[in-house]
Amino acid sequence: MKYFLIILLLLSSASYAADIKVEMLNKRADGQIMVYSEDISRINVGDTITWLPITKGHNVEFLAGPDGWEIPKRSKMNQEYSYKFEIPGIYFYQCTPHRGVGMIALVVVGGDTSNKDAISKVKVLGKAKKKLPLLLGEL
Ligand SMILES: [Cu+2]
Repeated sequence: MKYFLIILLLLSSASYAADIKVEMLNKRADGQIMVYSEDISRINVGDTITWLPITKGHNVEFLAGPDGWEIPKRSKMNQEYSYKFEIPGIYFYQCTPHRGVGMIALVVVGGDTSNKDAISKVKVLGKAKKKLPLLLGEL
């Protein structure tokens, strides 16, 4: 009985971590083109995001995150990609081929926006120059 309860506890704590889907799209329902389905994903520490290649030609390339976080290698084109977020803070990513047309997005982990200034200083191209401040303004 004791072991059964321990196993039950382990199972229930594991199930709290969510797997959130973000789609990589040529066109979103709001008419925006070359875009992720979510501009801002708000998740909990320990959650995973899986990016789905609904249309071809996209990937995920992180540009910045919380202090001390090691930026992972960018994902392969046209492939599903998952990343588990263990450190609170804002994460900023882009689609490599569409970075100049504003295919960028943020992840906010654990409601922590303390690295907002650092994210605002990341060098971006083209349409992303307007979009990044807009997204940060929503936090
Ligand atoms: Cu793209």
